[in-house]
Amino acid sequence: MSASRTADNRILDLFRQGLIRGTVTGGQGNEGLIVPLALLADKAVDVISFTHRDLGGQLIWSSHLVDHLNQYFANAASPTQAREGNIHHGDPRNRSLPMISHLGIMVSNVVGATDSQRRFGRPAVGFAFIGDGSSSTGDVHESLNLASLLGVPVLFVIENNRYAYSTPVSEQYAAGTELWQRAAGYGIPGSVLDCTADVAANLRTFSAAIDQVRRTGRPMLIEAKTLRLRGHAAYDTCDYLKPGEAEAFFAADPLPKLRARLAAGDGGAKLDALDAEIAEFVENCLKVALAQARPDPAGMAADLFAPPAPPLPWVPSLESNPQSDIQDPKSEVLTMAQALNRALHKILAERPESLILGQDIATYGGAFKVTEDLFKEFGRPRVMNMPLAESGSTGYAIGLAFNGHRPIEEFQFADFSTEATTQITLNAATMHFRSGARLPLVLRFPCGGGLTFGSFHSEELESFFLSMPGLKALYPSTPQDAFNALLAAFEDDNPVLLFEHKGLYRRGKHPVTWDSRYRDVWNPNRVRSGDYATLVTYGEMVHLAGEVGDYFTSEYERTFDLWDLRALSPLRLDAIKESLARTHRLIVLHEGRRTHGFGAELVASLTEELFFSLEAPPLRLGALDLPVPFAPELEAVFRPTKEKVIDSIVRWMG
Ligand SMILES: Cc1ncc(C[n+]2csc(CCOP(=O)(O)OP(=O)(O)O)c2C)c(N)n1
Ligand SMILES: [Mg+2]
Repeated sequence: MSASRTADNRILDLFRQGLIRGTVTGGQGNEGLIVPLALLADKAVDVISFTHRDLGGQLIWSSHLVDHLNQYFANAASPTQAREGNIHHGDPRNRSLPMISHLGIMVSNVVGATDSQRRFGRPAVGFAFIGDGSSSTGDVHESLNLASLLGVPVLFVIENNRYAYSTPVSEQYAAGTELWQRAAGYGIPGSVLDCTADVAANLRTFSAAIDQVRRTGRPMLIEAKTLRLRGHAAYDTCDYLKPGEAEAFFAADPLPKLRARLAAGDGGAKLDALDAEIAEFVENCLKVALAQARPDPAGMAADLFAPPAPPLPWVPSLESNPQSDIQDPKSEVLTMAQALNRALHKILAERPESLILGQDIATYGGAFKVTEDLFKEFGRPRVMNMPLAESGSTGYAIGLAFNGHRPIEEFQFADFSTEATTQITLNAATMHFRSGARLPLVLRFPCGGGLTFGSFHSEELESFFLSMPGLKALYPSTPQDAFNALLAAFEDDNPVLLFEHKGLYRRGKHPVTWDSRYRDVWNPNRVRSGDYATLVTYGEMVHLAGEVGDYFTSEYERTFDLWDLRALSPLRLDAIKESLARTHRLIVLHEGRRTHGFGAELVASLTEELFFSLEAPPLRLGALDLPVPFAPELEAVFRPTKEKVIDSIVRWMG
């Protein structure tokens, strides 16, 4: 506790001297909570995600003070390679999940990583910390519900220091401030503990709680009354405190109280010696950290994604068992939904680290029946129905992936992924860049319109998500590509969005075979060749573009070099650029909205080097810049149709 306090105070000085940038949110006053807990945790198996008040816990869990100082100085030796600041570093190798600023978000990650440990047969407990302020976030509610529902042994600890920045608890909740009572609503035990009082007694209480969680495999909620002695952050003026409040906080400080008790024995001289040792240690650490080089920008781009892993040793057959009673295991005629079902079956059968989760995917087989019968064969917990909690479920999947599982999450409709935007774009997508941790996670997005589903069941979200860095994305247009894409996405060590157009799920049956070159889906596919223009598209529009191509061949004797992009991220455009260098005309077609649409990126990337060789301005075709309208007559006007695309191209040719 003393080492943590001394280091926190020194970091505050350094901030005031201008040597540390960013935000310094000290843990002064919180040591009576975090230090006992971190001491009691089993650092060999347990899972944790520290908050911005938990330096003492980080020091005990796995890291050295020099790591933290390097992080604060944002130097070359920083645990995040200076790509993240403040105290936002974890320690992936030791199951410490690095926090992001968005409070509440990490809690479901702890639930997932702890469940992953348990699935691997390790008797882990998860430690999830929540401030009194963050306890109002939806993710905390979703995570408490999930942990209780799934029976995941997580100790949820509310660090109640009575303030969220400047806002007192009285302005945060109307229904009483005894936050521990919320536990009853989740069917889990809850209790309250004053962490400013008797640290030794609290050590025993925490120890009993951890034992119970470990033994029962059930979560528990503890509200810990704690302190925030230095206000919210180094820059906080604290003028919102009531008269006498700051003085009362200092009077309740657990550290001097503990010290006085220890000194009252015969420990006075010993404590003085220890304090001197700590002070010297902190100064020595500081010297080491200050001597580190400034960070090198060179590796940044290469670290956005985890490097490609070797292919998994798949059984070379559609089925996991080549001896199965299928007539011709080499080729079958399948819809896209069936092809995806086959790929999921293969993955579940061959890869024990796989699991699938989503709403109604178990007995019901999913809204589009893509997971049909998988539950019957693999059962829970490999095939998991989830509650309506997309952010918590995605956070749970992130935790599983962080700890070595390979989850595949089905969103009932791609539209509902917006509920999980922070988990996907800010947490999962940035994980490798900031922490070096691999995150093999597939998010299946049944997307697209044309089916009279209206604004909230028809979205094309590729430009929405892919404007954020760190996500891979595949968008297959055929059953074979869908099968291949699922295997390729599954074995990738990064979060991959798999866009599945709902209109393609049952658009006829097509041959699907085991294809040893399944990773080719990361490259665009030339669907037909031509010389008048290069037409780039993806998803359902590939089929529409084929019909448009037929029309121009027969009516105008003009042929298109038609490309199915297949992978939207990372973009591999070299082959299409070669095509454009030959045709000198570019048409980009997609179903999503035109303005801010994915086509804008394609046109820019494809033409910036070839601009002066073009014989026509690029033609960019997409939907109208409106919400997806409901009635078929309105949706037909909104979306690109064969007739409208033909008209646009004719006008453009003119
Ligand atoms: C979701 C979210 N909204 C806003 C913020 C900005 N913010 C940072 S800390 C903080 C107060 C947090 O209060 P609490 O959860 O009680 O933790 P404490 O700082 O008191 O330990 C706020 C509002 C944030 N980080 N995350
Ligand atoms: Mg607080």
